Amino acid sequence: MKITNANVNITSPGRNFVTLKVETDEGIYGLGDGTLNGRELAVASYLSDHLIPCLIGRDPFQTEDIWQYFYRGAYWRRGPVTMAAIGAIDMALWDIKGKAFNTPLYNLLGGKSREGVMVYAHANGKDIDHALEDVAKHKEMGYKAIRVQSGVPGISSTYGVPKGPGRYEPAERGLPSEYEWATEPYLHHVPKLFARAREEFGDDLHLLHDCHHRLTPIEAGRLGKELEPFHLFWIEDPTPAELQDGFRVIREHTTTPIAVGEVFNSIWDAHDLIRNQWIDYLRMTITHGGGITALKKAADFAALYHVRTGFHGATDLSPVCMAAALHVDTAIHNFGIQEHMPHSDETDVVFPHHYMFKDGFMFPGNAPGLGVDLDEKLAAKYPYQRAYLPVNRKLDGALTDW
Ligand code: KDG
Ligand code: MG
Repeated sequence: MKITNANVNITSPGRNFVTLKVETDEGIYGLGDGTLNGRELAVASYLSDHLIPCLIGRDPFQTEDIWQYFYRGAYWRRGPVTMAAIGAIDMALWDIKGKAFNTPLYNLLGGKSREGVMVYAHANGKDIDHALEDVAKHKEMGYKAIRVQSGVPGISSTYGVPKGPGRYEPAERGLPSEYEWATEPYLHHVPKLFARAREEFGDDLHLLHDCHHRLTPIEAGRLGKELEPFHLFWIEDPTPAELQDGFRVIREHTTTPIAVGEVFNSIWDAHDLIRNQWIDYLRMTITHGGGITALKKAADFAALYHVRTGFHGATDLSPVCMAAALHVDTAIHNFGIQEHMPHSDETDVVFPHHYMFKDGFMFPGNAPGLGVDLDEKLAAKYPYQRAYLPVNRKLDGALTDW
């Protein structure tokens, strides 16, 4: 089999997505997600201008060699744009392989290690009462694990909480908006949120929280320690992770489990975190981590150190990435949990898919390959719209991590 053509589709059914379609001389095609929130056009150009010309004519079954060709062969390694582009190609090639063998992707990755993939939902609210109402709603929908974020008194905007009515979506159309941040009120508030959550929902529900890179290691240690009585499933991204050594400090102060990695694009971003057992869950995902080939190896490496997976699954990863994540989750032994932030109805019809949610679990379905398609005609009705993630400032105006 030979790759005869590949093209990049950019569509915005509610939010922007970059999808790679790779075609072969046997009429089989594969899809890959290359969406990088707020930087979509850079990945599209990297694919169209630099990678696709080198892809034509290759054997799509050679996933390992093609991955190495684009990773090592570029000389300029890593980085989110490069790795999202490699991730899109790799995903599309595995989709082709599954279709060619007429089997769902998980069968090519070791087969089913579990029947269903436990997912966690997002609950949020402008204050504790509203956040807990949203938890109750998601519990009613069947979720066994729920991430809880709430507005913080004294701060006008908080990560994970919509500013007005409607769903929470990280990127906003137009130029970046500015959010406000203050650590002390946040640190006072979060233990109160989870004390109430445990009081109202008991011990059985898994509760999670995303600090979204805003604390120093010692602040994160304090938060983790104060949350211990409420036994969270994890706190996520407690501190920016460029300094992997920072997680040693957190670990020395708390037994609350730590999840990190949604901004990682290579196993080298997590190497020290894993081999020192400073984290419990690896949050990388298929698109930004360089594809199925790379994530399968990262998961296997993590397994040696008792680290489980908790792949990123925000709405900025397209249904193509969601499907890929669910196949990997189904196959690997050290799966932990999968994030599930449902896409809008508009997005779901542009990307018809076989995966489904039932009673707190998701299932990749049994269609060959990834089991996702792209309705190109419908996609064309939603042209790209400029959108950015917000930036964040402390109350004195200094720029800080969002
Ligand atoms: O594009 C940024 C989002 O993916 C991120 O803010 C979502 O933190 C996130 C999460 O845990 O889903
Ligand atoms: Mg996060």
